[in-house]
Amino acid sequence: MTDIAPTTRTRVLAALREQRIETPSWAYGNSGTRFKVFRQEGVPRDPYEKIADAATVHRFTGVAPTVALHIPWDRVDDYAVLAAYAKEQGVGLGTINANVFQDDDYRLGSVTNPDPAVRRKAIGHLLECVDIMDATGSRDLKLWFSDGTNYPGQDSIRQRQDRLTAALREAYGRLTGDQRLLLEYKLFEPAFYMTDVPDWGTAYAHCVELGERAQVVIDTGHHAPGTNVEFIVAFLLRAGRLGGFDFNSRFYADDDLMVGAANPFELFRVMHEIVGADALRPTYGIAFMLDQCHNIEPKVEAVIRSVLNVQEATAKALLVDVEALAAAQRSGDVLGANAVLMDAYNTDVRPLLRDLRTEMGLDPDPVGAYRRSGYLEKVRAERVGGEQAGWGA
Ligand code: LRH
Ligand code: MN
Ligand code: MN
Repeated sequence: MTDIAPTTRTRVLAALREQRIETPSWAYGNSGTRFKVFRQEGVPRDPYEKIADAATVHRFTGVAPTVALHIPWDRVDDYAVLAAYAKEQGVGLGTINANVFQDDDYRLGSVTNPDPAVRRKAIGHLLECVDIMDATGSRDLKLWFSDGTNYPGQDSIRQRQDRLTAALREAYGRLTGDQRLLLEYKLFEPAFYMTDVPDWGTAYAHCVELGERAQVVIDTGHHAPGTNVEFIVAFLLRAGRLGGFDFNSRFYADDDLMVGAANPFELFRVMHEIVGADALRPTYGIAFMLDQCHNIEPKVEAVIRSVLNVQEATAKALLVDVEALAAAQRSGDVLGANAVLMDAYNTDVRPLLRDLRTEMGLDPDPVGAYRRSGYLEKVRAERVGGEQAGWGA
């Protein structure tokens, strides 16, 4: 594909203008591995400053109008005040991420812990997160459980599933209105033998048991190497159970690198499934979130680049000639069908995206504009002693 037809161009630009990507508060704080956290100057010292950084990303990209919170990392006295501050900055508060993985009590698990008192504490936190959603006006409660075991025989796999079911039921029962429960799975880590929600099938089965407002979250870094992520996307879309994404990229395990950095072709294939199901538009309900940690690279700029990477993959997916693809598929033209997809993937969409930004009143080069803005220098001078995202010593 060389030239983009005018009607295609209009359609693609309209879809891109509507696109929404949520950035995570924890991407702006210091983070690291269990070996070392390399601290950076100018990182946020509190949730307010994280929101200011998220608003900066939105100012330069125009498509990142909400920020996800992680509790207790982003605990404040008054969430209505935090929401008002976000609004003032030009963004909204998005998904509330529960955190039942950082307390000493959770050594043997949180909601699946053999001790009922620990389970009660963990469920209490999930319910508190729904209270926070009520105060912030957030739609989604995102649950990821680090629960699992390290050794065969350590605990009963079946009983842990029963405990998980009971906890999820309680959290789900606390939701009101259009609030949703998003269940995230992960193959391993920190549990190394058995994880209680290890894969999309387990998450899906629990969601089906709970009800329609329970949906699966796909964190793109949470699979075994070689997993066909777009298959999972397609399956969950068909089942009406795809609640959202935690976008990031990985070379090895849960690397949390910038989305599109390791495997831009996979990101394109994922977005092709989304576009094919007409699930890109915000009214469809999928939460397109980032879940990344920028350990050595400058954080705000890395988040801007990640947003642009998602936008670029989306633009390419929107360029797929669906009629030519369907015709090739119908006629069994294996290579022809593949060529249609590759044509779209190999299109340089950067000029189109520059035009989009100009039309949206933005600088066509968000990274350059951010660098020239002096924002980093300003916060470096203002913020002394920034905090880490929450894990890593
Ligand atoms: C777990 C996870 C989950 C957490 C986040 C910090 O690996 O992906 O989404 O909330 O990391
Ligand atoms: Mn995640
Ligand atoms: Mn993860």
